[in-house]
Amino acid sequence: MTTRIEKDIYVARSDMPEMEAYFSLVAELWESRAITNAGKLHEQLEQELQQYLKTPDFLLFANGHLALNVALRALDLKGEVITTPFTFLSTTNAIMENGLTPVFCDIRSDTYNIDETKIEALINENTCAILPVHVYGTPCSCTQIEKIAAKFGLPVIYDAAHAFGVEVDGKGIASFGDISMFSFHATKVFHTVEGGGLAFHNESLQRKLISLKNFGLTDPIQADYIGMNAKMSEFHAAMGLLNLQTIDKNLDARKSITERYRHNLSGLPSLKLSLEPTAGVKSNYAYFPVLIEPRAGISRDGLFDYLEKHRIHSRKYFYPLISDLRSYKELGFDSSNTPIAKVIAEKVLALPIYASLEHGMVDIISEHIIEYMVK
Ligand code: T4K
Repeated sequence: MTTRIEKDIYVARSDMPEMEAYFSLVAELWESRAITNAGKLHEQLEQELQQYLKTPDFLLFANGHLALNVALRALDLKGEVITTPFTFLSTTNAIMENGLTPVFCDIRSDTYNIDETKIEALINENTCAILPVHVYGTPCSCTQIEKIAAKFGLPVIYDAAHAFGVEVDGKGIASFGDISMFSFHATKVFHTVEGGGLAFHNESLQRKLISLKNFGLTDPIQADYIGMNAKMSEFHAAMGLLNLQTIDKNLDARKSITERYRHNLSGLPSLKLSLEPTAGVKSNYAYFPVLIEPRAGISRDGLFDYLEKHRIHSRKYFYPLISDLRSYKELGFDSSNTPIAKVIAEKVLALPIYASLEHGMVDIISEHIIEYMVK
C-alpha cells in the first residue's frame, strides 16, 4: 500500500521570492516608468550574474532561446553545426532559424551528453561550429571538445540552459567554449519568469550581441545588423535579483533531495540512477533523471502512467529525440544514426525535483516507484 497523494506533484515548481520583497523592488518603476530597454534593475542583475557565473562578459536576454539564436547569428555562421539530438527543441530550432543545418552526433551512455569521440568523424568542409548541450546540468567533456574545435578552427557554443551555477574545478561552466547560453525560464534552477543570458569571453562580441538583441540598432538612428527584439524587462530582472539572493540555499535543498532519492532508489531492479557528479564538479542538481530497463510488466511508459495515476507528474525529457519529431523527420533527419541517444530517450524519465519539494514527499514518490518496479 502506498501513501495517498492529495495534490498534484509536478516535475518542476518555480521558486518564488517573498511577495512583499518583489512589490517593494518594482514599486519604484511606477515612479520612473523606465520598465524595459536595459533599465536599472536589468543592469544590476547583469552585473550580479556575471560575478555569480564567474564569467568576464555576460548579457541578459528575454529568454534562453532568443539568446542562443542571437549567439549563432553573431558568429556569422554558414553550413553545418554538430550537435546532439538528445535535447530540447530550442537547441536545434535556433540552428535551423539561422539557416544552418544540424548534424546529429551520438551521445555518451554515462552523461547523456554529446560523445566527444564521435565528433571528429562528422567534421567536413561545411562544418562551421560545434553546439554541445550540458544536458541536465552535467558538464560535457569540454576539454576534449575544445581540442577538436581548435584543431579544425571551429567555434564552440554551449547550450548551458540547464547548467546555471555549475562549476568545474572552481571555474564557472561558462569559462568553456566561445559562448554559453543559460535559460532563466520559470522551470529552471534560477529563473526570471522568462529569461536567458549569454556568457562569453571575447569582448569584441559585446557590441554586436547588444545590437542584435535590440533590432540591430547600433545607435538611435543607425543599424549595422538585422537584429531581433530579445530584451529583458525590469519586472523580469527584479524577479531575478530576488531569486539570486536565495540561489545557494535552493541549490543545497536540491542536493539533499537528490541524495534522498539516491538513497531511496539505489539498487532497485531495472532502475538506473544517473552518474554522481565527478570529482571537481559542483553540480546544480537541476534534474533527477532515471533510466528504466524494460522487462516483463515494467517499462518507462508504464512507470510514467502509474505515477500520473497517482498525481505524480514526471516528464520524458528528452523523448522523442529531435530527429524523431515530425518537423525534423520530414526534412530527412534519421535517428538510426544516433543509436545510443535513441535507446536513452526510450528509457529516461525525469522525476520531480525543486527546492521546495519536501523530503517526506520524495519518500512518497519513491514509495510509488518501488511499488511499481518491484514485482
Ligand atoms: N536549451 C535547452 C536544452 C532547454 O532545455 C531549453 C528550455 C532551452 C534551450 C530554451 O530556454 P528558454 O527559451 O525556455 O529559456 C520546459 C520549459 O518551458 C523550457 O524552458 C525547458 N527548456 C524545457 C526542458 O522544459 P515544458 O513544456 O516541459 O514546460 P511545462 O510548462 O510543461 O512545465 C513543466 C512543469 O514545471 C509544470 O508541470 C509545472 C512547472 N511549472 C511550469 C511553469 C510554466 C511551474 O512551476 N511554473 C511555471 O510557470 O518546457
